[in-house]
Amino acid sequence: TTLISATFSGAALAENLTVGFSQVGSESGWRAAETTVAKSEAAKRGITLKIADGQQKQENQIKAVRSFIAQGVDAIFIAPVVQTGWEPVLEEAKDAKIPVFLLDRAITVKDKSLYMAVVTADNVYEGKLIGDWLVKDIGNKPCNVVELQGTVGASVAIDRKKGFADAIAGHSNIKIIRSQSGDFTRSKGKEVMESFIKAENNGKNICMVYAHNDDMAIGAIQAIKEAGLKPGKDILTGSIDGVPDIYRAMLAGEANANVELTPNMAGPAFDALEKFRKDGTMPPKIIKTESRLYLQPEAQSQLDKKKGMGY
Ligand code: GYE
Repeated sequence: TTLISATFSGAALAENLTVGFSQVGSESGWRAAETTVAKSEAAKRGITLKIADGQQKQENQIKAVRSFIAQGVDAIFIAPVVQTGWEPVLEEAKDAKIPVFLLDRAITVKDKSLYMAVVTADNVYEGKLIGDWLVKDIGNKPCNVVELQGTVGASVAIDRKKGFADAIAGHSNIKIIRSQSGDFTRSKGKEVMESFIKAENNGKNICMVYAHNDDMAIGAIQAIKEAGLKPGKDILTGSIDGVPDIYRAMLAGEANANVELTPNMAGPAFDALEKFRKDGTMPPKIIKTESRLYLQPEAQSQLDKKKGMGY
């Protein structure tokens, strides 16, 4: 009887699922953590996870999805680099009856049945949290903002831009004087910030840098220092993700406001997939993760919290 009960225990009955994950690339610390967490969440559930690195190119991602379809995987996860152009390949997945989950970024398609669910934060809200913080922090003083946008065409870049703009609208003392993409990377963030500083009286016209992710903010902090200014004081910073290095910068007084985003996007998608396989339960179209603003006094506890979270 021991043998029988062991055989019929949940673990023994669980299916051996294989999931293909088309990842954007490795542009940021958050992205690397998301990949790490996806692997551990798969291992925890006994799911075989195949990861394809898209190196920031949609065409690579489309190829990867086609290859997953050909391999007959049980589900496909996509972190879509840009929000348009997905219909044809998603039609192919649908014809093959392979459910698709979107991780961390959204897409624009007319036919919503082309994917099962998207696991994402409210990215407009994230941008708004930074904008609201600035409005409060700056009061009536004039403040010229430079913006480092994420990857052009990425849903998160579009949404984070909008949220911040909405928050400062109606506060005429706050102005976005320059806005350009830094592609979510440290090196581009630094490069673009250098050009902003040069164009704006060696940075003296700039009051705040709003970066759509931490890696670009960290690059910007470097550029500010190299220009002989104090990041966090002469030029305030606000960014999104919550990578360990941004908390370190906050502890050093070199970064100000940060919105934390969980790197665990795969976990909720695996949960939804398993439920669906079990009894056909359709997940909600949007599975929302939490976003919260943290300031310097909480930087140490945030940094401590990050250990073992994929970082
Ligand atoms: O904030 C950024 C990354 O899509 C939510 O992409 C993700 C963003 C994240 O490269 O660091």
